[in-house]
Amino acid sequence: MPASSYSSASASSTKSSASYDNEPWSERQLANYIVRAEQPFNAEVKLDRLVESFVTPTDKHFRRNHGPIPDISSNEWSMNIEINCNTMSYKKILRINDLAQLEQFDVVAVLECAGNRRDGLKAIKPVNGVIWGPGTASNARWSGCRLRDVLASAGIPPNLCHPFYKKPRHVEFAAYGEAAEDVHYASSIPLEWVMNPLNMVLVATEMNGRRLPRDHGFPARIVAPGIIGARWVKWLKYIRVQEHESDSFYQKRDYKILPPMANSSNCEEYWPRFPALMELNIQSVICRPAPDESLQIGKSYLVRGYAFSGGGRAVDRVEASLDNGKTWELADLYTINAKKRSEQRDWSVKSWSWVLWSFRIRSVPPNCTISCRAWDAGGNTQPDAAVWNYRGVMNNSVFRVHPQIDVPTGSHHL
Ligand SMILES: Nc1nc2c(c(=O)[nH]1)N[C@H]1C(S)=C(S)[C@@H](COP(=O)(O)O)O[C@H]1N2
Ligand SMILES: [Mo]
Repeated sequence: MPASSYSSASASSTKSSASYDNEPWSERQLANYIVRAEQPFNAEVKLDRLVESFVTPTDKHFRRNHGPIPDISSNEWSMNIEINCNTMSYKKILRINDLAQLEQFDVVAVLECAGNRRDGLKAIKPVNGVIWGPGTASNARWSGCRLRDVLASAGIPPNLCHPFYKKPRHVEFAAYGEAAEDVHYASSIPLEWVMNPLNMVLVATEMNGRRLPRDHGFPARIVAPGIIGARWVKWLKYIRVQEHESDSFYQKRDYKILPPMANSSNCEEYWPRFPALMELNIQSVICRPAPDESLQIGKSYLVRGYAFSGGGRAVDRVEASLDNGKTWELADLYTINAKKRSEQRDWSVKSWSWVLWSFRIRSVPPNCTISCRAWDAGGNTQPDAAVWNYRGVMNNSVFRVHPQIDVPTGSHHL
C-alpha cells in the first residue's frame, strides 16, 4: 500500500513533529497482517500464517513501533559504547565493520510483545495500549555478534558484573529516531544477564539470513532471547553500562504489571513500586482453527498452535481440552530438533525457540470449545482466567476457541 493513501492528519502519534513520509511500505506484505495502527506502524500476523513454518519468515513477522521508521545508511551509521559507573567512565564509537570483525553467532528465538493478547484483558476492562490479538509472537533466526563481545571489544572488563548482588549494573540501549512517549526509544537489561554467554544476547545485523529490514531495526538491533520484545531495541544509537536501569518511559512506566487498583488517574503512584518486565511468561495459543475458519461436524481436524516460555525455560508439554478444561490430553510437540519425545530431551539446556504443537480431533462434535495450556520446565502453566492489569501486558490465560461448526446440508445429524 503506498504511503500516499494515508493522510498525515490521521497520525495517531502524540508528537506532531513525527514524520511518516518515508515508511518502507514496499517491504510490508500486508496480506499477512492485521494492521492495528498505521502511524506508528503496528501490525500483527494472521494466526493461520504463524504456524505455516517453524522459523518465522520476515514477511510473516509482526511489527511493533513507537514512532516512524528511521532511514539509516549503514556506511554512515555509528553506535556509541559507553560505560558510566562510578569507578569508570568512557566512550567508544563502533561502526558496522567493527561488528563484522567479531565472532558471529545465530539464534532462533521467540520475540513476543508483552502486549500480545491484550484484547483478552480489554474484554474485562479498558486497558491502555495498542489492542493486539495473539499475533505478536514470532520465532525468527537472528544473527550477529554477542553483546558481551561487543562490550569486551570496547574495553569493558568482563568481570564488571561481579559481584552482581552487591552492585547490580545495567546495560541501556537507545535508538535512533523518534518515539511517541519519550525523547527516543530506550530500555535496559541487567549486565549479569548480558555477560552470561548462554543467554545469547546479540547485537544482531541479520534476520533469517539477510540484512535486517528497516522495520526490524536496520542496521543493528538488540536480540535478547527469553526476554520481552520491548527490550529488543532497534536502530541502535548507543549501548551504555551504568549503575541504574534505564530512565526511559518504556522501562520505568510502560511494560509493568501494575496491581488491579492502578488506573490512568493513579498509575504514577504505582510505577516506581513494581519491576520492569524482563522474562517472558509461559504462553500457548491455538492458531488453527483460525478465527474465520469453520470445522465440519463428524470429520477429523488437526488443531495447531505455538507455545514458549521465558528465561530459557523449555516447554515440556502442551495440553489440549475439548470439554472446557475438565479433562486434558497431551498434544504432539515439534521442537527445534524436530519431533522429539520428552524422554530424549535434556531439560537443562536453555531453550529460546518456540515449539509448534498439534492435536488431532478424531470426530468434530456439534459444539465444542478447544482449550490449550503449556507447561515449562519451571513447573509454570497458564492461569485459567485472565488477570486484568492497566497496561494490558503479559496475558497468558488458557487459550480458548469456540469454532464455528458446519453441518453438511441434508445431514440429519442434529
Ligand atoms: N527503537 C525501537 N525499538 C523497539 C521498539 C520501538 O518502538 N522502537 N519497539 C519494541 C517493542 S515493544 C517490541 S515488541 C519489539 C518489536 O520488534 P519488531 O517490530 O521487529 O517485531 O521491538 C522493540 N524495539
Ligand atoms: Mo512490545
